[in-house]
Amino acid sequence: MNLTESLLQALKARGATEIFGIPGDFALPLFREIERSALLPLYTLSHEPGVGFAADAAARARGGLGVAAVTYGAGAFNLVNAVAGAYAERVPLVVLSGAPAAHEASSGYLLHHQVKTLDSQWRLFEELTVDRARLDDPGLAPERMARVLDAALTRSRPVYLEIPRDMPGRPCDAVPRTPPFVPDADRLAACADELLARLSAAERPVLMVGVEVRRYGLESSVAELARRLAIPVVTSFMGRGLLAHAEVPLVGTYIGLAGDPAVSEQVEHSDGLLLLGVIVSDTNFAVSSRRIDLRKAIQVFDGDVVMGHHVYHQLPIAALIDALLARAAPVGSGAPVCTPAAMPFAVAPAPAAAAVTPQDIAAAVNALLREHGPMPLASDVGDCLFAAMDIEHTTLVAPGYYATMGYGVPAGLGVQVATGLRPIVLVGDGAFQMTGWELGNATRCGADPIVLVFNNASWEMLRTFEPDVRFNDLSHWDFASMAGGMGGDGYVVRTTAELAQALATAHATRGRFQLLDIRLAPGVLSPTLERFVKAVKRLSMPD
Ligand code: S1T
Ligand code: MG
Repeated sequence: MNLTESLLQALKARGATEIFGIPGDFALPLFREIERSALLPLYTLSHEPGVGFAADAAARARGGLGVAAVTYGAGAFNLVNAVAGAYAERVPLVVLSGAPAAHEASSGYLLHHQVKTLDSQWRLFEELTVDRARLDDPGLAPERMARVLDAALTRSRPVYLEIPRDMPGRPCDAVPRTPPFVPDADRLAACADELLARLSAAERPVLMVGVEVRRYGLESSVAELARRLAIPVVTSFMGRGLLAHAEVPLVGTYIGLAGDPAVSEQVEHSDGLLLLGVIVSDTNFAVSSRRIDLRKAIQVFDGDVVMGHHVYHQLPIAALIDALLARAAPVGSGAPVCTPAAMPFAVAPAPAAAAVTPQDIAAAVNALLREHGPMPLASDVGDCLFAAMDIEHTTLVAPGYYATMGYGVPAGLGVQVATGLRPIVLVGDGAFQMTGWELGNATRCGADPIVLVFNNASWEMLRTFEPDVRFNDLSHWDFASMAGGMGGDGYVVRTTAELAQALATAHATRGRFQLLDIRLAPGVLSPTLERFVKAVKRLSMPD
């Protein structure tokens, strides 16, 4: 076995099912061995940001590792923003980068793709990952790969492996599995007992579930815990879509003043708020009508549990949930089971000839999901992500915290390649201009997403904060006419009747991506974005 085969077997053993990448001369030997070994399928895309977003979404949607392979220098630096987003949003993304061979590194020449020094890239990726290793010694490579790949899974964050181009074919042993971490039993018991005692003492306990529940594959055990605790359950903004199809007392998504007032009231007036795997960030909490007193909350995140002035360290969330399940008895009064289907989502569209609004798009998608069953969503940043809050709870991958544009279309490809499920992609015209062109690779990837472009000829979300400037104006791009040239079908949509028709045709058409170029009037926002902007302006006004 050679070093590449050892690496690919280790990646597969940790949940990877494909590699997304773009080669370069420093990575050609690695890509040749990946293709020759056929241990993991390789999907090449057109630009490294798309490679990173697709690999990120594959990890989110499928669980396990996502893998992005790039060349040294130009390729790896192009990947930085996607890896940063994966770090911020707790995604176990593995970066494989080619690198100069030992004899090249010691040649004394400045090498092409080199920046300040040959180590510049190595040092930069330290800021974006929880572990990294250079595979420049086949004897040490198996242990290094095991340590780094297991760190990606246990910390649910990106890692970096640098592979000099004289290494991929070198003989190498198999990568060992490292024994799972076993938390201190007494600490775990004390923590679980105190946590349940606090919930029992609360008059209005609420459970909020966040991204770690999905990243560590805990949805079913958390659903069981929710049922046993019998308390209301909400998702964070980033946790949207969690427990979507579980029989739990799910009352909605918490987005403060921008969201459902009933949900906000329950969360903000709770005297026992259990934050399970929630990133306590501005996008999750900043638009609270009243600042939630986190000192009264119970925070379970990144291996720590914080209750009041007590902090329990090194307690993996999965172990804690098992300990709670072993003890859980109902602490709530049996909150009403409000399955997502019963959620008050707009379905009845506006009059047929009416100009389409973002809310009409959400209503049309809800009608489609009701008729044909659930489909995963991949959303970009912009009003499309806010409109997604009016779409029924279903699996959603989106950069809800790091908030980078360009994520939606590549993420849709990543979701379908990794899960086989056809996604609906929500993307604004500005974000489409960044990475929408990856649709040209959809057929070669065996993907046929349905892409809804919110085409308002504007960076509209920014305009809501700066209405009197012109720099957010975009020219009008005719995306529908471009679809054919990339191997898909395009539809211009102006009215709700055209929207319903185009969506039905798109859903019935397989094997080619479907692009709905939905023409929105500038200034027409989703209800959630309107509330969000009002809330931010209100909270930023001096008292
Ligand atoms: N560049 C990148 C890579 N990510 C960003 N989030 C931004 C810039 C800033 C930014 C937003 S929202 C937004 C920009 C430029 C406009 C999005 O325009 P479009 O995709 O057309 O969607 P819509 O018209 O619905 O707003 C966030 C706030 O940082
Ligand atoms: Mg726009």
